[in-house]
Amino acid sequence: MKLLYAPASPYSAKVRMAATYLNIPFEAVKVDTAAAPAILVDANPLGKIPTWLADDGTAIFDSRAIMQYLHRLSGKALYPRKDEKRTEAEVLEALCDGITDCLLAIVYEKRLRPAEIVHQPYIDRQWTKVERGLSHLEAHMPKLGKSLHGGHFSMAAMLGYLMLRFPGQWENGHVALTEWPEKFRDRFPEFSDLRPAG
Ligand SMILES: N[C@@H](CCC(=O)N[C@@H](CS)C(=O)NCC(=O)O)C(=O)O
Repeated sequence: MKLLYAPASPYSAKVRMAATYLNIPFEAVKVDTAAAPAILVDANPLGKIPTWLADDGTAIFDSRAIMQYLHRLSGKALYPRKDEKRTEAEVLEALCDGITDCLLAIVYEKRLRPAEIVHQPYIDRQWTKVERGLSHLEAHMPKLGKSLHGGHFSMAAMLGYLMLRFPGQWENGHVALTEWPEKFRDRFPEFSDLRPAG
């Protein structure tokens, strides 16, 4: 099985960490989405990563569909069995992915638009959502229980992306969140190698 990914991609990091945690073997294949290589766009018309290629050629995307696929592949080891806990994990994943969506929107706005038409109110609107999301997490810190779940990997990927692309801009007032990656690393040392990296 192959995972099409890029080192800086937070959603790819989420999936790589989860598959590694579950001991699911896969080959990580680095792709440049800007170049729209055939291996990517033939599998995923959206040209986005992560895209997972199963042994029978099935392409699976996006990251949440891949996470659910990994859950089934691992004998249901990625999300809690009890309904209430499972919903909690899925909502945590939705929140952290949603914050990541806002962060990526900001990065793309600055990277892809000519400087003179970068729309600062749009960036501010995205950042407000990031701030609200981080404050919510700070006030409701998810526990690292006996097993890690999809929500934890999404949160690790989102915080890793903040550390990579927004250093010095998010930490204020979020002490528990700044301490969380270290606690997560204690439980999952591979975070050091698999977190989003430039
Ligand atoms: N909702 C998707 C988002 C995937 C996504 O936006 N990936 C980015 C990289 S982190 C990407 O492929 N960007 C290139 C593009 O949008 O063309 C997921 O969870 O997989």
